[in-house]
Amino acid sequence: MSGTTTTTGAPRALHSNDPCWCGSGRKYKRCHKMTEGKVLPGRVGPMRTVPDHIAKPPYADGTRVPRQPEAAVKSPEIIERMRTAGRLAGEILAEAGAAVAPGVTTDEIDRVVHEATIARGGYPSPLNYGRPPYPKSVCTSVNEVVCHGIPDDRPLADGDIVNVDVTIYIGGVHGDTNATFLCGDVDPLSRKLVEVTRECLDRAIATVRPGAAFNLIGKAIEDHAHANGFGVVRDFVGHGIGEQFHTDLHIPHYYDPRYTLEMEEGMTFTIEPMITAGGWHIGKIWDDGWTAVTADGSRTAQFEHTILVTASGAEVLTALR
Ligand code: HM4
Ligand code: CO
Ligand code: CO
Repeated sequence: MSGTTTTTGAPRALHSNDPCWCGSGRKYKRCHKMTEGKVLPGRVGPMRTVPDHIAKPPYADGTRVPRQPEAAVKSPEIIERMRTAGRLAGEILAEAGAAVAPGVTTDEIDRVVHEATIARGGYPSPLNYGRPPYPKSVCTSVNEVVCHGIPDDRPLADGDIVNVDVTIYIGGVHGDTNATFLCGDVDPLSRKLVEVTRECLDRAIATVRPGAAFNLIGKAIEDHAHANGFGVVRDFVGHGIGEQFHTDLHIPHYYDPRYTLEMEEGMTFTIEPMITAGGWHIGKIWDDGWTAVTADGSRTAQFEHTILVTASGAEVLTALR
């Protein structure tokens, strides 16, 4: 994924209901407008290697690991290790964001993240995770790609919005954070989408405290997204995190009144709203088994932090400190 379209554009500006320029006889909006300017799969390079001295999660060597039971409330000793992992993830994300520019391939972003992770003594958690095994060290999701975009050889284009989702495994725990970066000169609606998505994450974090229902998170996100005319993705949710990348704790970003489970001091989880400029539905996952795009081709943005519930509220473990 990533980069620009390779499809041929209309020879002149067409309106949605005009007949398509290609001569199909269909309306433009039902024909080539669907694919013009859209992200297409590119070439994915070989998996990068991680030096022997780096401690690896169990799935790194291809061992199939079923999800283990993991306490939602972490011990003080695990929390301290998660503070370290979170801070390092934040640093790596900032390095990756600084590399985003027109002409840079998403595989180059992957190289930056891979090397920055190893330089800190960590393992890039996405590498070889899940089924099919994720083939790269970071997710790079451009424009209408909602999440789990695989870095490839497509150069980023001026005007793209690029989510970079970094997770590091270090000290036996994971730290997970992402942000959407502007590539060159981005149109006003896309800039608004990115800004509102960041605000959605901030408002969600502000609901976190012991005794608060988990559905307050989705309420805060959905209210702010809808007030701005945007959609909230339902097919991907935040998750518990700790010694495993994803635990069975689910954090929906939409309002579910039935989700009255209460937050407890010592819980760690991600909040990672995906907000769409158009409809919130996901289309078909690409043949790579990972890349999720919006059904209507509308752009989407995402921000993520790993959060610890403290006595007084939330500690943002992946914040830059
Ligand atoms: S895999 N990012 N994310 N994301 N997975 C490589 C990079 C990845 C995910 C993911 C959000 C929510 C849940 C998950 C998940 C299993 C079912 C294997 C535990 O994979 O829950 O994976
Ligand atoms: Co994910
Ligand atoms: Co993430």
